[in-house]
Amino acid sequence: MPDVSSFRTLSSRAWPGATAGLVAGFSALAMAELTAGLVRPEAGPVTVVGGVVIDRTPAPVKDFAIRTFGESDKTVLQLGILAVLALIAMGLGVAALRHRTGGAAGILVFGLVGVGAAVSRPDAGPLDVLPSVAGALAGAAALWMLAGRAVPARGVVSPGNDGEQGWNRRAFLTSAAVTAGAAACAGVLGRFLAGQRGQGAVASRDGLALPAPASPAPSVPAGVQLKVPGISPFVTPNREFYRVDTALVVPKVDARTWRLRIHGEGVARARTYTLDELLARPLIERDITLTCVSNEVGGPYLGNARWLGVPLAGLLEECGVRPPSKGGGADQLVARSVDGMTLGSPVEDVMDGRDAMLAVGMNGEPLPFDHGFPVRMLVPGLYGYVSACKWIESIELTTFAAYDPYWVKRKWARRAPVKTQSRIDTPKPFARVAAGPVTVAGVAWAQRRGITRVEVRVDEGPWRDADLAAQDTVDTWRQWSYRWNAAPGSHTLTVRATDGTGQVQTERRTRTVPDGPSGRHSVFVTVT
Ligand SMILES: Nc1nc2c(c(=O)[nH]1)N[C@H]1C(S)=C(S)[C@@H](COP(=O)(O)O)O[C@H]1N2
Ligand SMILES: [Mo]
Repeated sequence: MPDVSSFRTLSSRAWPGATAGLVAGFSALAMAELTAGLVRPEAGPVTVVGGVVIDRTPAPVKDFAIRTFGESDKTVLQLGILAVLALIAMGLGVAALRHRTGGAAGILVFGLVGVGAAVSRPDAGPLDVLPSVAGALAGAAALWMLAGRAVPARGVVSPGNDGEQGWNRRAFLTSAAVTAGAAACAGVLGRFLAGQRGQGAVASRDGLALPAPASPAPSVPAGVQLKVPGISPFVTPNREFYRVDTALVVPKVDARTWRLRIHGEGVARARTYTLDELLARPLIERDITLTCVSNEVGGPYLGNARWLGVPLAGLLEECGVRPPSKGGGADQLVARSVDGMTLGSPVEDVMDGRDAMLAVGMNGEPLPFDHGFPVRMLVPGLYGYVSACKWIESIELTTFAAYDPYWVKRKWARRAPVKTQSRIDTPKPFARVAAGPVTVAGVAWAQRRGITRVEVRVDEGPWRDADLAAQDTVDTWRQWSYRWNAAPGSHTLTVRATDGTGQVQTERRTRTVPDGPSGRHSVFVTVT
């Protein structure tokens, strides 16, 4: 026979158990946050577990997350982790009412999960275990103490005792509130310390005066910017520039202590550069459109900026590197960031005369932290994941046979030149427009090849030439517009571009994995 009375006692006391668990879990995270603020903000348990989840998530799920949550995907991930932790903590709290030691030990086990995640991060240091350890100890202690207050004190009848349940409700709630309050203070202090740690980096960015380019950007022809409301501006402002990376905490690198190491096969003598050494070299300034391989047809993950940087080919030549076509042994350049990301580009592409660079400036200011301060790599014509390393700290010359970088280990292609694509910016999908003349407009891009033609089709009608805005360079996107005489009803507008090699953008739809999406952008509109 199940002991019904003890079951009832337990369920009526599930709430103090769950409360004890929640407060203990919160204390654990807050103490971890405080320790991370002292040690390294990137080593907080939610951040390291989130990092592991990001690294382990299969490409289709990641694609789904990016599609569904866009650039809030990281926030959603962290909230998800917190929700799971809250549920587990409540469970442990209820369990702790029966097995006080077991419940507290459960929290320690979760601490071990945090420790495991922390040491597995590519940028982990030995102190990174501390936040999870300190958090787990604090959480276990809190649960031990609160669980003790949530069960009746045997044989003690005190004036405050709850007659019905035989435990001191007021004492329990007071302890829980005091613990939660102390934890909140610890958490806030941790966040504050984490912010302080980034101050050196912020000061180094504020104090950075970018030199004038030795080779300024070629003058932009008049007429690259069409006067069409709703079209993407030719230059994407930094604040609006898309951001795609795996960093849950944006690295704050102090430019004064930053170094770039160039080493590996064919590098006669490994060299390390300071930022001042790089800035003392002749800089180039170029307009380059950067595109993400995960940008769905019609998607938002591309932008065009004016970049200032050190020509990469010259730097490599100085280190003795030769491209494979000139007898060099290394065919892959692996860039590594301070947070352990690795991106591999073909050495041949980097050294074929295009404006591959180590960028320090973006639209007239030092790189924003989100976009790789102090230095990032850019190779026109390649998707970001095979070229655009942010927060770069080293460049290794190796071979494609010898090393697979981060995304290649996760089923993405080793080589990924940007595909010819076009997008309708206006009208927006499912827009309602008035019958009569409607301006359809957008952008088209085929970096390194340029855009020579854009056509628009209404429903299954004939392809009609759009008007092209002026082309800046083959490395930038090109605006286009089409005057449509819209008749009432539902219509589908489709766009296709032709690149400088004469290749027409294919109709064949592919997924973003492994080497970027193909297919044509369509927009469904209702004309009234
Ligand atoms: N360190 C680091 N660099 C990175 C990434 C990253 O996750 N970490 N993501 C790459 C990808 S996939 C793209 S598309 C570009 C995006 O650059 P942006 O965020 O400045 O637009 O950065 C690239 N560089
Ligand atoms: Mo990307």
